[in-house]
Amino acid sequence: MENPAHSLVSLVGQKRRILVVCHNNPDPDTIACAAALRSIFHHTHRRKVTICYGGIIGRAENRQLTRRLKIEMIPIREIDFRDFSIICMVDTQPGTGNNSVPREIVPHIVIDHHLLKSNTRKCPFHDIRPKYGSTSTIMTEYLRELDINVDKMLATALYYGLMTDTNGLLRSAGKPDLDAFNYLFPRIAPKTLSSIENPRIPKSYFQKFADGINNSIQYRDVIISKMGKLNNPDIAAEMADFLLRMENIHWTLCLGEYRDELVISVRTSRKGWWAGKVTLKTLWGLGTGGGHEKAAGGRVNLKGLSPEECREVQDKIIDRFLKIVAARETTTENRIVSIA
Ligand SMILES: [Mn+2]
Repeated sequence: MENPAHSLVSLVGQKRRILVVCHNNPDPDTIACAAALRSIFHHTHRRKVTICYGGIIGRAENRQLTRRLKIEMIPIREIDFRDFSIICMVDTQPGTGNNSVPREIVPHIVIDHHLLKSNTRKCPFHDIRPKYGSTSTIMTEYLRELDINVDKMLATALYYGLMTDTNGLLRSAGKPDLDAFNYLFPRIAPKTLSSIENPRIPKSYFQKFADGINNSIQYRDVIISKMGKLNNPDIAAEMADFLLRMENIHWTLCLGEYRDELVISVRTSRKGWWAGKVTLKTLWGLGTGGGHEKAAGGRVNLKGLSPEECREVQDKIIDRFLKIVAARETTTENRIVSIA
């Protein structure tokens, strides 16, 4: 079989207008991959590539990433899909619920490292590698295969995408991820990377973090945090990562409301479990979700529900989750922070 990087390039052929769609509330992996595709099509076809995203760029780190590395991204609501002859999706797939591409549109190119979705098979080019720790790893292979010079900016973006998705190569990283690391690391701009990793963070973030901790309950090796209303949907994932660091904790589930949706984030360090499958099972019939071995997420549409009904949905999710991970019984004092 022809190398995927070469098939990708030949697929574009004479087509002129290229759109790359990132997943909603884009993370560094999807942003870096969009920048990599932009770079590939610029080198191979001299094409201008438009990058778009759904939701918001919530984390200060991610806003800093697009700003410092000059990755121009526009909100998907400003896109008219008829203006484009090639539509690409990176780090997400059609029908997964975490991107804003209309259902009737079949993307031409899908590159991802989540589990293969049946809709994706209809796409003329798809390269799905669930064993990879990041989609940035796949894009790094393409750039090397095509012998395209990876400049400091792009190397820094891909490196950051790889490191955040694999939690510093500790989560779901394999040989290809290590190879990408070895290739990218000597090429990054360390000061720029440091400014991306350590941006100033708004006060509201700390307040929400405090809320999240105060509203956390422990059940055996599980912590569940009901975070209430969020002004940034990414904070549920950050809280889930943070709480998983507690001694003797092997699962975290964080829930928060963002606009009309309940946002869910799941993390595990338990061996032999797949967080993505647990999340799918938890949200079965209620919403969409998915993810990886150790990290997963999902959402439930709350539009039109009363506050009471929203609470019921949340309780149902928590109940199912605890049953699945078998941590039903609780001790008498199970708040992680005692409130005097
Ligand atoms: Mn990813």
